[in-house]
Amino acid sequence: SREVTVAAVDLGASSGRVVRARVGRTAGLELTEVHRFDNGPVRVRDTLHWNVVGLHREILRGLREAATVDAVGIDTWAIDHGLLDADGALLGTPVHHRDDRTIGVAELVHRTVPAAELYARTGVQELPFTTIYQLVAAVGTAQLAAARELLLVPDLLCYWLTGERGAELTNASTTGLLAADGSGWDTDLALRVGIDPSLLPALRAPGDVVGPLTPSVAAETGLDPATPVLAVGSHDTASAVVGVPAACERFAYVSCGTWSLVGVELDAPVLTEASRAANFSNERGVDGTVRYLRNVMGLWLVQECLRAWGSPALEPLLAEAEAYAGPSVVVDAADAVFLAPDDMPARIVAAVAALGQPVPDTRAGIMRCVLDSLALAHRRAVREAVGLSGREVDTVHVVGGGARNRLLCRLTADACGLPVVAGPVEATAIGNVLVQARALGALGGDLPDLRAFLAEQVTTVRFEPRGAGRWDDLEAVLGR
Ligand code: LFR
Repeated sequence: SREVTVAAVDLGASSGRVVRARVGRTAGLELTEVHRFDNGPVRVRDTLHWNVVGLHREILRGLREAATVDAVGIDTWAIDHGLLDADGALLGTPVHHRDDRTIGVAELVHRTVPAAELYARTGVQELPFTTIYQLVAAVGTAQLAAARELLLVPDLLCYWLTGERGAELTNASTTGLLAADGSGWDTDLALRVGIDPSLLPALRAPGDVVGPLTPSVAAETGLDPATPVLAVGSHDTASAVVGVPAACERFAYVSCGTWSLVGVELDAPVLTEASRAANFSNERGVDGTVRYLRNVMGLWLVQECLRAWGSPALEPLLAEAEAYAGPSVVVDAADAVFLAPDDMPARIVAAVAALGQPVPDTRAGIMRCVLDSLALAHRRAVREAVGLSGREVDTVHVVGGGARNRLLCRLTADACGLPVVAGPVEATAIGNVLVQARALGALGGDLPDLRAFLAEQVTTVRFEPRGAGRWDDLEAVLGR
């Protein structure tokens, strides 16, 4: 049977990697990380940016390391974008969604298009930094006035490799400007909030060919200029959900990296008022699926505590957090107060106190609070996703970097009252690889077939739930 080698470029909010993968029915799935690099917000004057030119350089380096491949695919975090001028040049440096320029913008937009109508049209949960709000925040700037096209970050990076522009569907669905059924851009909505709909490029779907490499990229990477860049689930979470090694459809997922994205996979969006009130998003997945999920703050809480403490090693701290004998206390890990980079331990402690709980006064205590809070947020999102969608689940799959955190996986199993299957850590790169391999004909079938193949290739760790009593009490704390 056919066997292919592809390069998956997977950029997360705190690190990026280029993975070379050999895939085939007989060959199996063999991943090699050929290049890894840091990523993160860069404050320039008073704005938080992404260093996209630096990311492009790292991609070129990684592709050179990957050597000969049959195709390349790129996924990154969602929502953020670059603006191109009439010559196709990037205008300014893309802004990070954790920047504060969007504070209060959603409320402003809702005066023109009420929140309920926005949800009915786009199915997107209320996040202050959704693309539509970022664009409205930029209305009146010289930059937006000069812009002729908007490219989401992975589409921008694909453009720099190929010269081809477009908007990949899974990521387009996070903008708050795409119709909830995935059929196209909601141009009326754009017009009503003052965004020129001609900024929005033609849509493409995972598996489509973006284009061959430009001669200069081919020369710089040493790749054959005919090597196609393929659209994948360019939203990292879309790729991560493809990379869940589920045995059947009765599963919930926690794609746990800087963010935890918690939900279920559906065939159609849930656009009820109850769903809006619970702040669930209907993001488009690969093969026309819907990723029905909620954003939970994720490992950002851990990362920012470590940064505030001068970057101590995580493992010893997790061991102390596991042994921590102080009272169980929690915060709402989906709360936007934790969004911006700032003093995280102080914000955690303040949030604990505001809920009338005893304040942890050691690093281990704070870390334990963070992990209990994440587990509790995973539980709430899983349970609400099940209740609101009617999709029953018997397993919670934890994929991404969080799958490495045994304490978090164990607490998540306990809190959910369901077994957790942890891994693979590299689910996002794997989902990227699988969609490329299928487009090239090395794998066939639909998502369940890809997952069945995957399940044979990866090892996972299973955590059985233990008594749920404490979690009901903790959940009650957040109800206060
Ligand atoms: C995860 C993710 C989430 C999205 C957030 C911001 O990496 O893509 O799905 O809500 O980052 O883009």
